[in-house]
Amino acid sequence: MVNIILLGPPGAGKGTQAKKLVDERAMVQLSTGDMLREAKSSGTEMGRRVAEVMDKGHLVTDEIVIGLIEEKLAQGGSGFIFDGFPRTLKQADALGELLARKGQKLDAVIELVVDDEALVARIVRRAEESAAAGQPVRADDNPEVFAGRLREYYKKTAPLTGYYYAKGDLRQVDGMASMAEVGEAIAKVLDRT
Ligand code: B4P
Repeated sequence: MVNIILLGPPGAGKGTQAKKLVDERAMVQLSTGDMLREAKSSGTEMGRRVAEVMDKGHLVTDEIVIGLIEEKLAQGGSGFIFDGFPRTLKQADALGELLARKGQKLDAVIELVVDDEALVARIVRRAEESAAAGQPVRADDNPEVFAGRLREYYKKTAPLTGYYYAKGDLRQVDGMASMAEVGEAIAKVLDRT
C-alpha cells in the first residue's frame, strides 16, 4: 500500500480528507495534531507543555513530534497518511529516515492549496459550529491565534513544497473545491501513483 503526506496550511482540510481515505481505502491516518491533542488532555507534564505551545498557535518541538511518529511506525504496517506531519524540514528528513529503516518510502506528497481568506473563514465556522453544538471549541481556533498559525506555516512548513517538488513527489490539488471534489482529486492522484 502507498504512503502519502497530506500537506497544506492549517485548516486546509488535511484531517477531513485523511478520514475519508481511512474509510474508503483502509489506509492508516497518522495525525500529529490528534496525537498532540490527546497528549494535551492526558494531564501529564508533557501534555501541559504541549498545550501551552499549541494554544498559542506555535509548532510543538521537532523532538516531541518525531518521537510520536517514530512510536507509531514502530508498531508496523503500511499505507500511512501522514496528516499534519512533517511541518518542518527537520521533520521531513526524519520521516524519510524512519521509512527507509522500515524498507518503505513515500509514494506521493499531496498539497491542498487554499487561500488565506478561505482558511480563516473555515476556522471561524468550525469554532461557531462547535459552540452551537455544545462541544468544546479548540483553543487555537480563533482569528488571532490563527494568524500566528498561518505565520508559522509560511515560515516553517511552506518550504516543504520546494523540498518535495525537487524530489519529484509533490502533487497539488485545489483545496478550495467542495470536500467531495477535493476527495475525488486526491483519489485520481492515488490511482495514478
Ligand atoms: P492540526 O490538527 O494538524 O490541524 P489543522 O492545521 O487545523 O488542519 P487540517 O488541515 O487538518 O484541517 P481540517 O481538515 O480540520 O494542527 C493543530 C496544531 O497542532 C498545530 O497548530 C500545531 O500547534 C500542532 N502540530 C500538529 N502537527 C505538528 C507537527 N508536525 N509539528 C509541530 N506541531 C504540530 O479542516 C478545517 C475545517 O475546514 C473543518 O471545519 C472542515 O470541516 C473544513 N473543511 C475542510 N475541507 C473543506 C472544504 N473543501 N470546503 C469547506 N470547508 C472545509
